[in-house]
Amino acid sequence: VQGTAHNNGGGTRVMIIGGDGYCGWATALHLSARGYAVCIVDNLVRRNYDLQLGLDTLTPIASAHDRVRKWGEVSGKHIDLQVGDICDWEFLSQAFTSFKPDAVVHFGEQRSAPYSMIDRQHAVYTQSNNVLGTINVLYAIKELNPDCHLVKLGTMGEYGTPNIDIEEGYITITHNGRTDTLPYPKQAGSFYHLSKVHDSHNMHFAARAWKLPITDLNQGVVYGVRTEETMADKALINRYDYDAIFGTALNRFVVQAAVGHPLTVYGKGGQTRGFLDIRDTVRCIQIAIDNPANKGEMRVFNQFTEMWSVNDLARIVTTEGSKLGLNVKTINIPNPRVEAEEHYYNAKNTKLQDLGLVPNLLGDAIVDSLLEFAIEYKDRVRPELIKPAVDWRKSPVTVATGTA
Ligand code: NAD
Ligand code: USQ
Repeated sequence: VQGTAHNNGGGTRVMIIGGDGYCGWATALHLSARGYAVCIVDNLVRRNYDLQLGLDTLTPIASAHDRVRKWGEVSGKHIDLQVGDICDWEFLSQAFTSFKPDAVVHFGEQRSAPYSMIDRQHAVYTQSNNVLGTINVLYAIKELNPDCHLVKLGTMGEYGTPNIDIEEGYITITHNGRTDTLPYPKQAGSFYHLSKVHDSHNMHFAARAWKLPITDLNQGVVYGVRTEETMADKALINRYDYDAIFGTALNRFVVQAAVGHPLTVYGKGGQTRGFLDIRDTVRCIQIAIDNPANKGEMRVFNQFTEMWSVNDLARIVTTEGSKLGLNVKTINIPNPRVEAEEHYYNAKNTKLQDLGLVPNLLGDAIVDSLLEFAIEYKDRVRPELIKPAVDWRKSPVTVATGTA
């Protein structure tokens, strides 16, 4: 099966922008273990957001330099670490020239919807960091390495929740007797999600104008924390966000259940999204690298394995929690976001599976092991970070940083 065998990377040179983050760290180790030559590029700003807002990961994570050093000891494999900002052209062009990547995986953006909705400044920061960083990456490929394949993380949230099926990137439309295949309409729900829409448009243009090979991965919400490599040593452990700004739905519910906090369903809870296990994130990235896009093509894959509503997730965590002796309650919190709470949702996700992805589905065993993991670290949980801190309708807002 593609994406699982060790040492099938054959020395392919992969630059991982955002490789110190949640998805990026797991991916860097997965690829390094499998014989790809890996270079992490990261400005470590994610660690800084935690310092600014008084947040912390559930798991104690080692510094970027220490975790890369430890990986060398544990695996005998070297990961190159270049600390810098991709919005800084001098830094990025130098990183490209020295590493000479065959593929760039671009995770390096501000990825929280609530963070982007804190106030004007955070909205502007999110869009400038994300959109301008990606334009720099496009120029780096064009100017320095035009055969390099860009694998860019987008989001399922680019599509919003239309009342028709969601296709993978493009839709064929017949209008007034003429037919064309066009980018699927986008209706994102935050300034963060909109930054990904703008990236997609810029990449679509660059692929056509400069004949670059690009894959846009519209990823769903990721859950889980354990991957084979990140569990190989305490110093390799991945970050696990459970706070109301960076924590995502299922990861939050699991921590809430572990500490006896009611599960925080926003509004009616009929919001449905695509989800995937972090062990599938890393395999999807490997599959995309191993099967590059053609030059001039911006290919889009919908990267999720299952669709769940927020109420479904709450039900699953409640049932599995009770098997572990936890008495899990749910509360419906007034929705801090502007989003449909009951809607049609049916998104396609066959392209990655056609290329060999065999999903890890959200069975009882997975929820149990996530709950056990959260219970192991529950003394580190700060309950005041759980309640929603950012309201889409009110601006500016006060961010709860430990005084809630
Ligand atoms: P993360 O915040 O944990 O990691 C992002 C990393 O990028 C951080 O280490 C950060 O320091 C770095 N970074 C940000 N701006 C940078 C810049 N200008 N220069 C260099 N480095 C920079 O996020 P994540 O959860 O790992 O998500 C990774 C990517 O996947 C993001 O693009 C996100 O939008 C996308 N995604 C994530 C999820 C999810 O559920 N976590 C779901 C869908 C898509
Ligand atoms: N939600 C709750 N309760 C919570 C947290 C979230 O009901 O405690 C709801 C939200 O209102 C929303 C849904 O769960 O309807 C998903 O929210 P989320 O915070 O898990 O995910 P989201 O804000 O969409 O963002 C996350 C990542 C982002 C990625 C996106 C994929 O932070 O980087 O792009 O998932 S997707 O949702 O497919 O767009």
